[in-house]
Formats: sequence, structure tokens, C-alpha cells
Amino acid sequence: MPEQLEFARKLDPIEEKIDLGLRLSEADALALLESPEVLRIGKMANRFREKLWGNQCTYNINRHIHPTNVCVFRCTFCSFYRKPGQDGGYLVSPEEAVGRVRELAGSGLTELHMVGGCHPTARVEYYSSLYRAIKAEFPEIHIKSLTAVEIAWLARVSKKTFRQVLLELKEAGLGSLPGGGAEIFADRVRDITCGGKCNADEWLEVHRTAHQLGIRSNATMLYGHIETNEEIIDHLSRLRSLQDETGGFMTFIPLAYHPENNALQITHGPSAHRSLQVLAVSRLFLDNIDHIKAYWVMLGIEIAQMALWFGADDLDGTVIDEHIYHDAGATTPDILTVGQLRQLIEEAGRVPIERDTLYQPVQRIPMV
Ligand code: V47
Repeated sequence: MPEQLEFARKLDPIEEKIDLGLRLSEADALALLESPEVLRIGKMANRFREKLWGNQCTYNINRHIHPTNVCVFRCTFCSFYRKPGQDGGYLVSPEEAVGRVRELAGSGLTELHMVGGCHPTARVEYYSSLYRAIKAEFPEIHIKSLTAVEIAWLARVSKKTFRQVLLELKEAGLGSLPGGGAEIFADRVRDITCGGKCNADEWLEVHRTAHQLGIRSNATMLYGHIETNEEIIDHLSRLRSLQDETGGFMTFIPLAYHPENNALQITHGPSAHRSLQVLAVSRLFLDNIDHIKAYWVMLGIEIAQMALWFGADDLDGTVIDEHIYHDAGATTPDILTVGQLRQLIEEAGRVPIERDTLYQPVQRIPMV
């Protein structure tokens, strides 16, 4: 049998399963990830996405604040951190953080995305004071903050449980957890790229605890470096199992590796082909996570637009002042305006809908 036909035949039973609404096995997902038929897989993911969300594509009005870039860990893929005591390290004060939100008064901002390094001395009290200061002046703004890695670090240095840390932060104004720090769950990859920081079980346990406390969260996967296809499927599978248990994840965000200014000796990130395939397979396998985000900052605007036909239904937001990707060589702009976001969604043939962090539509009074 010619090779092309053999590849096509392999996908037939998987496509049938998807059309019948049956769950994919890990072996099915691996076959999809290894198949050269990326357009066919994209079409399957698109049908799945359109069944859930029709033609809509959501975005939000957000800004990033990195409370600190100082980190006790040495992740080899990270271009953002500074060692304690190194030039260029900072810790943002509550007043400075409030000032950055104030700059955007009247812009319709609904979300602050606040993540950074694991600082050697900043404790739960520091983050609580940051959230309280922001909430005192902007009670309506949703604070999506601290990756599971940062929560686990705060618990470790404060000798508190994840539950205690999360409860204190929730009390101070934390709204939800972003999905960062998941990287690739497999120990082999973690040992090489981010040894010492929280492992897969701890990452999952932080999110499990958050969900039990009514704190929703997101999940990510950093791909395009040293991981194998099997390790990608293992990562997705662990997320799907936790979601079966708690239902607390809102969105999954595959993060394409950016190779500049870091210690991991890899010269290029994943191709557009690979990014679209990983996204489509994620959409099909994670049948219990509502949303798949095409994070335009890391995918680039052109691939993010294509991704809206490969399973993604969300683009993230205006972003503003993001440094993790930009320090790693991302050439995307520092900000997209609402007009630009809506235009690129419409250009891609989708209908833009503004959402809040919890994926509720935002109604705005039209300007006269
Ligand atoms: O945890 C770090 C990754 C993450 C690099 O939850 C890198 O809505 C690529 O988690 N190349 C932070 N990736 C970003 C993140 C995120 C982004 C957008 C939305 C949400 C959300 C979460 O970025 C880190 C790490 O996994 N990262 N360095 C790099 N060189």
C-alpha cells in the first residue's frame, strides 16, 4: 500500500470515534501527533471546536505585571529570570503595581495576569499586600496570578500547606490561577530543563486544591524543545484525568518554546506545522476542557489566526508588558489593541467576543 494511503487508513477509525463523540485513547492521540496529515487533523479539531463554540473567538482586555523577575530556580528554557543579587533584578511594590493599573484607567481592563520568579524572600504576605492594594482601588478587576510553581514555592518557604497559601491569597483578592509552570510533566524532561522546582504531582496537586477551594485555573504545556511525542501525550493525559476529577480547568494553552537568551542549547522553536498539529491534537484529546487558547504572543499573529481553524477558540488578550516571551526572542508586539484583536479575528473569518477571565461575555455600552 502506498505510504500516503496507509497514513490515511490509520486515521479513519480515530476520525470515526471523534464523530461519534467517543473519547480518544492515548494511542489514538499519539497516532494523530505522528501523522503527517496535519490538515485532516486540523479539520477534525475544527469540527470539534465548532460544535462547542460555533464561529466565535474570544479575547479579553488584560495586562501583565511581573511582580518579580528574581528566581531561585535555573530553568534552562527561561530567559526572564535574574539570580538573587544579580543586576536587573526587581520586586514591584504594591504602590507601583497600583500605578500600572491606574495608567490604564478607562481602558476597559478586566484582568491582571501577574506571574514572575520564585523570589527568595517575598512571602505570601507580600503577594497579599499586592492584591489588597489593587483590589482596594480596582475591586472589579480580576487577579489571575501565581503559577503552581510559585504557590508550591511559597508553601515550601512558609512551611504552609497549598490549601493555606491559596486560602490566604484568595482572601486577599486572588481570582484564579494561570496555567504556567507545567512545562512537560515527565521527570526526564523536568530533570534536564527545570530540576529542583515543583514536580508534576505537586503542580497537579496545587491545581486540585485550588479547584476544591473554588479557584478556577488554566493549564499549559511548553513544547518544541527536548520532549518526545509520548511525553506530550502523557502530559495531556494527566491533565485530562485531573479535569475528570475536578472540572476546574477553564482553558488549555500550548506554549511554543522560544530559544533566545537562555541556557537550553536549542537553536529554533517549533515550526508552524508542529504548533498547529499540537494544538489540534490537544483540542481533540482534552475533550473535557472547554477552551483552547492560541496565545498570540508566542505563536505569532499569523499562526494564531490559523490556529482558529485548528481547534483554538480564544486568543488571550491585549497583554501589555509581557516579558517572559519577549525576553526569549518573541517578535510579536508588546500590545494588541482591542481594535487590532477584533480585526485579526474577523480577518480569520471568526466572530470576536469579549470575555472576562472566567469566560463570561463582557457587555459594553456602545459609544454614541
Ligand atoms: O511557565 C518560559 C513558559 C510560561 C519560555 O494561564 C517559555 O492564561 C516558551 O504560563 N519559551 C508562562 N515558553 C506563560 C504562561 C501563560 C501565558 C499566557 C496565558 C496563560 C494563562 C499562561 O511560559 C512559563 C513557561 O512554561 N516559558 N520560558 C520560553 N523560552
